[in-house]
Amino acid sequence: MRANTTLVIALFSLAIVATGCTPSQDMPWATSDSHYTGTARITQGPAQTMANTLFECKNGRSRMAGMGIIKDSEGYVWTVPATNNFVSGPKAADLYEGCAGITPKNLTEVDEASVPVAIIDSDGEEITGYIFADNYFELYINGSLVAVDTVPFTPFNSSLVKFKVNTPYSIAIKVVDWEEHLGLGTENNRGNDYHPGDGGLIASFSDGTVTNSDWQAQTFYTAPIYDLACLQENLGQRLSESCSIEGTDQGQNAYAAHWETPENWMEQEFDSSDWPQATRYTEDEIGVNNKKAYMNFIEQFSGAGAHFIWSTNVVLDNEVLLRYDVK
Ligand SMILES: [Ca+2]
Ligand SMILES: [Ca+2]
Ligand SMILES: [Ca+2]
Repeated sequence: MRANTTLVIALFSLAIVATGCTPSQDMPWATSDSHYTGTARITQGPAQTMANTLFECKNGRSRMAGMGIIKDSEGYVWTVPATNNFVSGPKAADLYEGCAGITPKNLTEVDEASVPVAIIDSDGEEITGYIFADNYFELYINGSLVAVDTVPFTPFNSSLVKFKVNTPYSIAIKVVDWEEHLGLGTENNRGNDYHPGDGGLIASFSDGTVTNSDWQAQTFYTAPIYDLACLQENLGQRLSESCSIEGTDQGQNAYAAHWETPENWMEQEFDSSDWPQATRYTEDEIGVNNKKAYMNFIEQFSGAGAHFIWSTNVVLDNEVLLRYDVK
């Protein structure tokens, strides 16, 4: 596993060095997005695959959770679906993870006492969190990476985290709606080769904190886009509500919009005052009633007063950063 990890990192570094940051002369799409005037960087077509999958399912089936890189028309290199710490980050404890054979029927079958506690403040309150993400999350408390999701794409799983912290504290979560067609924001689904898929995250914490529209959500990767004119921006919002969310069998030339992630976005002192409020989604919109990783613990999710949240477009926005300050 360690050798693979090193290899993946080496491949990424090599590719970034090799492609550099200078615009290339031979990109056929270099002029096709010239009418786009927003703040995003635009790519078109599939990314170069750098890892076929980050995850192998021991029991059952999973989609390939690959990673790739793609250059925009100005030569900047983007990692898709998102840079992440899956390989090296601290893994969350599993509430439900079918690939590992962890399939409790409810919380009473979960050994909560054995979950390791991340220490942010040694004299802080011990807090337990329950998280379900479509598809992948990374949780930061006061800027420290406390846990990463154990399954990047599918099958759907759910997680349990514990940390010790003093109030006030900040929660920052990176969420990724993973993709099969790297750089295109699509997966084979519902009868289409290129279906846009959707995201969604819900969480509750034992101190009463729950996901809702008081959280902030900013998008950093939107795809697929078939007509760049559908992208709009307003007061910090990166909007795609007039973009098509239909599946297609011809999605190879789709555009994608990328925004650079601020290096310190997860820090407690990060100024997110221009980030939009999160958008709430219902359980039906996310489609969870056939997912045991969610339904077996529904009392820890909607039953605890939490709501599914994402940016304004749960279908096309594939990398979203969430923030919330606990007072
Ligand atoms: Ca997951
Ligand atoms: Ca999507
Ligand atoms: Ca998804």
